[in-house]
Amino acid sequence: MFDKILIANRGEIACRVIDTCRRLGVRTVAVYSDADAEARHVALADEAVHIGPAPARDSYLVIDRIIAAARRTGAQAIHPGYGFLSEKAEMARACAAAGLVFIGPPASAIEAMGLKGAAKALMQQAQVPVVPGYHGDDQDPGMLAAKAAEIGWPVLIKAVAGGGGKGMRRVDAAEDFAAALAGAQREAAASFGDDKVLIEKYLVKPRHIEIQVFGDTRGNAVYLFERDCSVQRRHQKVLEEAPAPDMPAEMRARMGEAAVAAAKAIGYVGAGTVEFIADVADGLRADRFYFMEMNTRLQVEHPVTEMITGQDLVEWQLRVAAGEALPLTQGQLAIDGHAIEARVYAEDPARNFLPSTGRLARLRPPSTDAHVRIDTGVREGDTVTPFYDPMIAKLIVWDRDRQGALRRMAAALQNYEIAGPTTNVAFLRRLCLHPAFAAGDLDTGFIERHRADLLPDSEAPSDTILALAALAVVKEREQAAREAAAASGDPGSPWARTDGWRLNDEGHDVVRLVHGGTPVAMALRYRKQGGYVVGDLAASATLDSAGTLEADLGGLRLRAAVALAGSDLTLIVQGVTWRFTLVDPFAAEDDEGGHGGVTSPMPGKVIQVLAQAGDAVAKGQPLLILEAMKMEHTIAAPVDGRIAAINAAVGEQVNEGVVLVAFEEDA
Ligand code: MV4
Repeated sequence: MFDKILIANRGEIACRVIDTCRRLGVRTVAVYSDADAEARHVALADEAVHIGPAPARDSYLVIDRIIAAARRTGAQAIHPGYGFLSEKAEMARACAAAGLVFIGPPASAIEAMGLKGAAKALMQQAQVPVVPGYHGDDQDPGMLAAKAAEIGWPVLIKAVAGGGGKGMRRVDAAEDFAAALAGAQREAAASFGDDKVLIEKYLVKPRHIEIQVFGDTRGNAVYLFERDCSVQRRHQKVLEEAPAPDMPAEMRARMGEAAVAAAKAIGYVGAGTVEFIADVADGLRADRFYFMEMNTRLQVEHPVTEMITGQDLVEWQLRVAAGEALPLTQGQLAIDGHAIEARVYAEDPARNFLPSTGRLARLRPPSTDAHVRIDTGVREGDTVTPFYDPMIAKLIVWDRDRQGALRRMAAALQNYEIAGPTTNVAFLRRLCLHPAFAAGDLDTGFIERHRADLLPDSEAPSDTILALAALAVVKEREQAAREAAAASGDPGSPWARTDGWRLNDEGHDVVRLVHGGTPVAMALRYRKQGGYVVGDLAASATLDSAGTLEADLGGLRLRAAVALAGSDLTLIVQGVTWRFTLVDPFAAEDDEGGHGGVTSPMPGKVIQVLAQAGDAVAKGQPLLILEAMKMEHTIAAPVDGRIAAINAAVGEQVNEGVVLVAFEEDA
């Protein structure tokens, strides 16, 4: 076994690898960019090496810097995690050239699976079932059209260099073929620099079922069963589970054997995943699964396999990379129970899953035990930046059967408290509780089909929620006033009261908030004898240092988690997260029609600046262009005025809410 390894990654997967190393007594070296100097993976590792600025292309993707970091610290091997350099044959070669072990497959195996057409041909030779179709070199449009007609409509045109759905076109009839082919070729050329395509029978109801395989350097290979990853959104996995619901034992064995044949055909070593597409138009059938591609790395969703097999796949990777034989034979592997993984993301489902960034003002995961596991790279107080994937954590649950696991997942999601960035937690919970998901009626169209159920219109807060919000605000203000008074050394000082919330004053007050763009308000009155009247209920409340509000609303006792960050108030009540913006009663007057600055509406990259300091601009005039989620957004002047300053430069990555342009409004 190695004495020391370097982990060429960040976030939860770097932390995950470090965990196993610690258990095995292997020392760890982390690498980090400017954005990650305080990151969890750096804190967990024994040593850490700075490798450059925040953008991954200047740090986590620079092979030479990673190799230099390994040399400098005396690491013997490099674990690439997933993403970044994990499937770059060049990285595997660079390790070998530097006398380091790449904890992954040989470069030749990475290359063999890199090109879809070639991989498909190779798999066909190895007796692995492939989707009926044409994947030859001849790209003559007339010939491809004839092949398509022969396969039978509908067909799917795919880029041979493709992946992730790019350059894919479904064609339903002969007369649409030529135009679809031209479109697919254009997209393939633009995305991959290679316009070659292949044609397949289009499967109308596909399930994504993948097999975990492992090979060692002695020619052994085994499969660790399947994962069902059919619940996806735009080719991003959302939920993964193992085993696949309703998988017949015979089909499992046939898929497992096919995956092992695939691995052996390319001399595979280490952890790999063979992705299959199963045609479930008539349910799962042992003769209706087809090879799609092979991922030559450990995958994000590997924990569900670990939970049902009781194995540590990172330990397997380390042992195999160190030259040991596979820890278990096929006959020693078995499935125990059912596991589900949910990917908790900082994103806003209501805004088309736009990534959400910012400080995690509150991050209280559910408690973990034999049934609940959390793999994460962030802690409370950390910031989700626009530089990397905004995944907050992977929540993995295990139980004896699927129904039990589903209940555990829904409960764990209900107890996941996050304030700061918007998250998909409520969306995940609705997914798990959806009757069609519970019934196992899965396919890759699941989320689209059930969109209306999964993305309900945002609900207006009830009077009870507003009462809790109002109490949270006054309790936060009282606490702040007390702290300010204590800090001033003069508790009687009038400065202790300048926040506008008077203690022990029987006056009337209205707590004003904004929820989902709509102003909301709750009357709140202080009572001389202590406590409050909220709405028309006598109320009392306490707020502890952990942000737990215990409230009594006319005899109804409720608890809420409270996080106040600037003017953002988050309330979590019985698993439901309510986000409000405080309206400051004083600032509101100053702000009447005021436009001190133009803020970024979302995290993104500045791609053009169209004005400069001192310019007089008219309302609606474009000031700069922001690129976010591959789309361009024009930021325009809100009113006639003069530019005081431009606070962003072309190429700069900006967070949501930052002031991009300081603005002086015309009087
Ligand atoms: C298909 C298909 C239907 N028929 N191939 C999408 C990504 C790429 N790796 C393969 N993909 C598909 N190939 C045939 N012949 C449907 C998909 C597909 C899909 C596959 C797996 C998981 C999610 C998906 C979402 C949409 C389409």
